[in-house]
Order: sequence, then structure tokens, then C-alpha cells
Amino acid sequence: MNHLPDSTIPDLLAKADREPLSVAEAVELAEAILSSNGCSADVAAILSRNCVAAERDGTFSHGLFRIAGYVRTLRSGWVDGRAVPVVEAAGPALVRADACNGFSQVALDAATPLLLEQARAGVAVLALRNSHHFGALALDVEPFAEQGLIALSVVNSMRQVAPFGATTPIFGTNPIAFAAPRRGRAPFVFDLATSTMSNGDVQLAAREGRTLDEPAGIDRQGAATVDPRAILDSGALVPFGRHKGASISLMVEILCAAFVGGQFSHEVDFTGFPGAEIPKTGQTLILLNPQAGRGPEADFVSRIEALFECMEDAGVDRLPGERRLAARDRAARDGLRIAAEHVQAMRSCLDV
Ligand code: NDP
Ligand code: PYC
Repeated sequence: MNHLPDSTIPDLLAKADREPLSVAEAVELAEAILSSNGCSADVAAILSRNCVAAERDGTFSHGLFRIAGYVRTLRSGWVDGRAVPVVEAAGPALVRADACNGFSQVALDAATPLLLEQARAGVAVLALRNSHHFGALALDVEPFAEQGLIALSVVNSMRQVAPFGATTPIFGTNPIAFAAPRRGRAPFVFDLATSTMSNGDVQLAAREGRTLDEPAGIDRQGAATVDPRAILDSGALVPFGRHKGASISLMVEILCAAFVGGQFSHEVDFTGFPGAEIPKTGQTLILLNPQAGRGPEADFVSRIEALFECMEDAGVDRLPGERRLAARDRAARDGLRIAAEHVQAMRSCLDV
């Protein structure tokens, strides 16, 4: 599966050791690594942009740190880096997509023209199955809000969250992302795991030897713990907000497995593929045309801007998504300083 490394890779890795890379250079690096490890040109381009966008936005749990995991999973044969998704209109407001054991973002890209066409009429729903998601979900919804639509998406993953009242992991970290257009500025976006923390952040804390700020999970005996290693070592994360977050996580399982025809997180089994890390699950995306709900005379954007102003008057000092946009601006200005450990992990992706 592996080809000789692209000659640009060692140069960019050496540069990353010394100084920040521009966003474009980081995309070039990630794309070359993925292309050298079994991805088609289209897939490598989509995934590298996605992964670097997470890094750029300061979502380090799903940024360049994940490249080595992508590569290990590609090499294991669990995911098909050359899959060509199949997209079909399954109704006037329903698009069904089969990622064909490839990456979700690639299938979403293929489904986007049809989704936009349907959503202009009022609503469109994407039911995506047979897909692997290892990224930040904000990036799946934000482009639709840039086109003037409201977007809501959910993804399930692999068993790592104990339902409220249980000590065995059943749910995934099951994120939800929502985006809505704003007037003259980047869309409003929130994006959150339905667990106390994402698995990616727990892994980063474990690598850096950090104790968690609060008990985000349980150890193998079921006791609450702030030790990230205890969570990862046969323990579990827990849902945010106790039984309330657990219900939302359960909803994500239903929407991403039962609805789309995929697997529940607890059914994902890649034990036959040593090295695999990326769950094969499902995704649901709902798009709404904001004007369709209110009628043409009313202005959706004015209404939400008024709400944000009201929140600001009440003392809210920042909206969800503002840290992400500030990180994006910083990355455009200063480039991306990549942690030495992650540069080294990317270098290991050149070993054949
Ligand atoms: P965070 O807890 O860091 O943030 C969740 C949301 O809350 C963000 O929209 C964030 O905005 C907002 N927020 C945080 N602090 C504040 C505040 N003080 N006031 C207002 N809003 C705030 O995210 P998670 O750790 O839960 O998730 C991180 C990433 O992991 C996400 O991108 C998610 O999609 C991804 N993930 C992916 C999975 C997958 O299966 N692919 C599984 C689980 C997670 P801001 O970003 O601006 O800080
Ligand atoms: O960080 O929890 C996570 C995660 C699961 C799948 C992809 N990311």
C-alpha cells in the first residue's frame, strides 16, 4: 500500500521542527503523507484540509495529532482510502449516502450539491452510513451556514462512554455540531462531544502527563477519576450533565446507527485490524433554510443577532465558536507551531 515518501514531506517536517508552518504548508504535508499511505488524491485533499482546519481552529484533539492514527488505520486495511461514495436522492428532502467504508467527509463532500438543492426548498436530511469519522464536526456544518442555511449534525463513534448509571462503556463520545448564518460575519457554530471530554483530549492529557480538571470518567473499577490513563486503560468516559447528556448521547446513537443503517458505537469491532483506531459508524445531517420556517417577510438573522445582543447585555462575554475563530485568525497570521511529538509521529508515517 505504501509508496516512496513524497520528497516534499521530509522538507516540510524539517521546517515544522524549526518554525511554524503556514496553513497551506500544513495541508501540503498532511496531503502528501495521506497520499503516500493509501489515499486517493481526492480523499487525501479532503482529509488533509479537514485535519489542518481543526489544528488551525485550535481543536488540537482532532488536528495534526490524528494524522498518525489515520495512517495506522489506513495501513490496517480497516478503512478504504480510495473509496468512492454512492449518493442517492431518497426523497424530496432526504439524501442517502454510502461512504463505502471510506471517510465521512468525502461522502459529505459528494452529497453536498444535492443537499444544497434540496435544502433551498426548505429542508434536507443526510443519512450517511458505512463511514469513518475522526474529525471535528464543526467543519461539517460551518460551510452550510456560510451558504445561508441552518445545519445540525451528529456522529456516533466507538464504545468509550458509560451510560448514566452504568460502569461499562456503550456509547461513543458522539458529538453534536450546530451552525447558523450571521450578518456580515462567520457563522455561529457550536461543536461538542456529548461526553465530559473527547477521547482525543483525554489522550492528549495522558501523553502530556496532565491530571484532568474534574473527574471526567471512571476507572476500571467504576470509580470516578481525574487520571486520563485510568480512563483509557479499561475505564470509561461519562456523559456530560449526567442523565441529561446521556439521553442526548443515546439520541445520537439512534440517529447515526438505527436511522442511517449503521452500527451502534458498542458494535464497532476492529479487533481483526491491528492498528485501526477510527470508528466505522454513521452520521446524520439536517439542513434548514432559515427563511422557509418564518416566511419571506421576516429576517432570521436579525432575530438571532438580537438574541446574541441580549445575551451580551446579560453578561455573556463570548459565544461558542469565538475561541475557534480567534485561533483561526492567529493561525493565518502566525502559522501553525506543531508540537515536536506530533512532528515526530508524522515522521514515523514515512516508515514502510
Ligand atoms: P469543547 O468542550 O472544547 O467545546 C464545546 C463547545 O463549547 C464549543 O463550541 C466551544 O466553543 C464552546 N465553549 C467552550 N467554552 C465556552 C465558554 N466558556 N463559553 C461559551 N462557549 C464555550 O469541545 P469538546 O471537547 O466537547 O469537542 C472537541 C472536538 O472534538 C469537537 O470538534 C468535536 O466535534 C470533536 N469530536 C469528534 C468526535 C468524532 O467522533 N469525530 C467525537 C468527539 C468529539 P469554542 O470552540 O469557541 O471554544
Ligand atoms: O475524540 O472522542 C473523540 C473521537 C472519537 C472518534 C473521533 N474522535
